[in-house]
Amino acid sequence: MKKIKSIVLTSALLTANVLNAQNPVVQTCFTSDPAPMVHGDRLYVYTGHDEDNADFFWMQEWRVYSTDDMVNYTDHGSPLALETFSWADDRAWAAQTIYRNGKFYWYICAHSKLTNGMAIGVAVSDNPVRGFKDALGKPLFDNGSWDNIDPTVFIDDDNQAWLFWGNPQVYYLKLNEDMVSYSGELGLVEMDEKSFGAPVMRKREEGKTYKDCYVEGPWLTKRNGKYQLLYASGGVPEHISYSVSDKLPGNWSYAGEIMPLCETGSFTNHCGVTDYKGHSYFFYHTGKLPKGGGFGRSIAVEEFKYNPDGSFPTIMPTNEGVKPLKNFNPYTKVQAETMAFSFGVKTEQNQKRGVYVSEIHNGDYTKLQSVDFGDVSPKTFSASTASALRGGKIEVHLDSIKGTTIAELEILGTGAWETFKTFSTATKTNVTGVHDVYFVFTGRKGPRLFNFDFWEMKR
Ligand code: FUB
Repeated sequence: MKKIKSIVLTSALLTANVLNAQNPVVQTCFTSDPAPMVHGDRLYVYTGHDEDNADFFWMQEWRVYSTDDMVNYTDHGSPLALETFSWADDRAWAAQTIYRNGKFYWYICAHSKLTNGMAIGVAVSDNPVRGFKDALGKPLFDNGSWDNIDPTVFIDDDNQAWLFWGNPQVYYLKLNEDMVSYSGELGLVEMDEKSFGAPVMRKREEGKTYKDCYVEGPWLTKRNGKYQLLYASGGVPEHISYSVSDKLPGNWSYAGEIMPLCETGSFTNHCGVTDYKGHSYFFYHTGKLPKGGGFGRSIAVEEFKYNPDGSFPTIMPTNEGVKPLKNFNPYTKVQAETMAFSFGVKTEQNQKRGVYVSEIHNGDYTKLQSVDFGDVSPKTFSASTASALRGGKIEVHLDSIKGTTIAELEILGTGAWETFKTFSTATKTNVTGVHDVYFVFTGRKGPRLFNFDFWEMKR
């Protein structure tokens, strides 16, 4: 416990110098246990949500973000929460989503009221960011064990889908093609020094030093015909390691560390990997957001290149994160919750509007990266906002919060925090080419100013 406390304190010190970095990916709330999924042109990241000021993993919902350039992410809010599952009442822990036959399957773990252990559930939708329902009305797997956490799902080249999970050992099931039922018995992955660096905890020899050990958070994938099982390892604090196998459920061999133990402010780590638009990305979490720590984690991402034989290089956490894959087009209606970085604000959602930026106070800002204005400058800027009080102002700056001001939009009160109206203004300065854009919010010092739903620029 002492160790956990000192890591939490270190995190507070670490946070001071990361305000303008690309990592953590999300600044509006704490996000954990990232699970990337590529579908169509977009990369989706499914996450957990650590509560503010938490003293344990008291998590109640899962969230989803998406991007098509790897730096500007749209917040899709929380389409899945404990209350989606009538049998669950606590611990909305790590999860993963996969697409098959026109539907998205979101495998979760949560505390089961039925057995008082952790159980694996599955939600289904025909949309990656909304409409998820409990596929079964009961857990997919629930035997009363606390080991049932962190499901990872993988569809092999022969179309067999596998579900692996577990702490402190790995279990598996073969899913049927419907993705919501399984065939055969529960399997257990045998662990020894050769396969995972150490045997399962109860079989370890006292006083013996092992090269590594499996803890939790498995991520199953395949590269160059070899299965790779990535996992959080080493105990508390955790690093990320992996084992490889040439078949499933596996004849695993320990393959080494991927992300070594680093001072990230979080005593857990949890990874997911994916290729996207010809690049390879490693998602993980840290405690680096201000006020973050072991129970206030935030997702981060690094780009990496596989070694020629398909093995992983060492990947270190950075504050810089990744480079944009393309420029951002400002000449469409853009949701205010699409951003590369923010300071001070949060997001909320309702049935009618979906997700919007909230908790806007004087001096807060959001940023979009690599916005391409083209050769012809925008002539107008408009924004849809709501304020039960007096509103405030949106200043649009280029390249920094104090950079050239291209527009200043007065926002008036609309009578209620969810009554949105659109305000417009002419731009003040011509702008062409590629710039970072900062929306800086100003107004009375102290109270909330307004909520911000979307904006548009027109030429
Ligand atoms: O987020 C709660 C738990 O912390 C996850 O299930 C583990 O993988 C660890 O990240």
